[in-house]
Amino acid sequence: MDSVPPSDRLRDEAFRPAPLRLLAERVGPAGLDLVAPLALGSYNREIPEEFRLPGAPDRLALVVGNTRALWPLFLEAIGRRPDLRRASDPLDLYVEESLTRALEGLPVLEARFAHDKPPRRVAIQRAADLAGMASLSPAHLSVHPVYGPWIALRAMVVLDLPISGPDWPAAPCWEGCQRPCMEALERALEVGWDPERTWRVWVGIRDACPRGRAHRYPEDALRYHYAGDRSVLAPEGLRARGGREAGSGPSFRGVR
Ligand code: B12
Repeated sequence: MDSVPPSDRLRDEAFRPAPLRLLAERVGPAGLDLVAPLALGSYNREIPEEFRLPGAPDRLALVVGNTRALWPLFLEAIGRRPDLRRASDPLDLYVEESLTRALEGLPVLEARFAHDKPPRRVAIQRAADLAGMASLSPAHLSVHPVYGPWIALRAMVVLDLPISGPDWPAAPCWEGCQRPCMEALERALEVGWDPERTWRVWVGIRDACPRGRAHRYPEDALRYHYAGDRSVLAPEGLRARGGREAGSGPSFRGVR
């Protein structure tokens, strides 16, 4: 079982409003296992105008993300659904479908995906920081207290409901840290971005973070995310890795 810091547990028990719990219960089975609340006003105050979302400042906004728990569930869906495998971006579509289903019946004012392009882009790393989900690191990665940088941020939802409880922003991940991510970022900037040749150097920025190492993405997930290698979704590949990747071993359990 992964340990959840006591402060997180207290915060959850005291302030998690019912709609947050409901959404977390609905998206969790799809692998979207991180959900955190913030006041819409806190977000809108902190970000440049083009990223602001409509709604009163006291409305409940929710940031939705995932750990590596998503990957085997996504592969399972790919195995079942050839249409998903053929989509222009299978993972983005999987996330869109899962969240849209989960939002049914909720009073949604706005829902934006992290992959939405301007003018619908949302500054989701800032939102995750303000919501206390993950600290925005000096290397531009969002670092969760337990999962470290091995998370993705997927969507921000605003509900027409008041938020209860105060904002609880993330503790800065760099405090008391030697910041090895900075050297790794410099190395990556030196070699530049090339999805065929240099992507592993970019993974090095995540690997440099001392937090969440036990929650590193599996190799095929890294190839998919960084190198854009869609062969990891091919039926032969899925079958070959079957039991191991698509299973739900203890390391994928117990995540929030
Ligand atoms: C555009 C974008 C990029 C651009 C950034 C350059 C730019 N400014 O245009 C490029 C293409 C370079 C990029 C690269 C990567 N990205 Co990117 N990206 C985004 C995206 C879609 C929007 C960022 C944005 O405009 N934010 C709004 C402004 C207001 O925020 P900001 O705080 O001012 O700016 C942030 C970014 O622009 C970025 N940034 C700005 N300048 C630079 C310069 C460099 C060198 C780097 C590395 C980053 C960077 O960091 C800032 C602080 O976080 C977000 C998703 C989202 N909706 O936020 C994902 C996102 C930030 N990216 C992400 C990832 C994983 C990556 C990559 C690792 C690539 C990949 N294939 O997975 C790389 C490498 C990043 C790294 N540090 O290692 C994840 C981060 C997850 C995490 N745990 O932190 C996000 C959240 C997407 C997701 N689904 O989770 N990305």
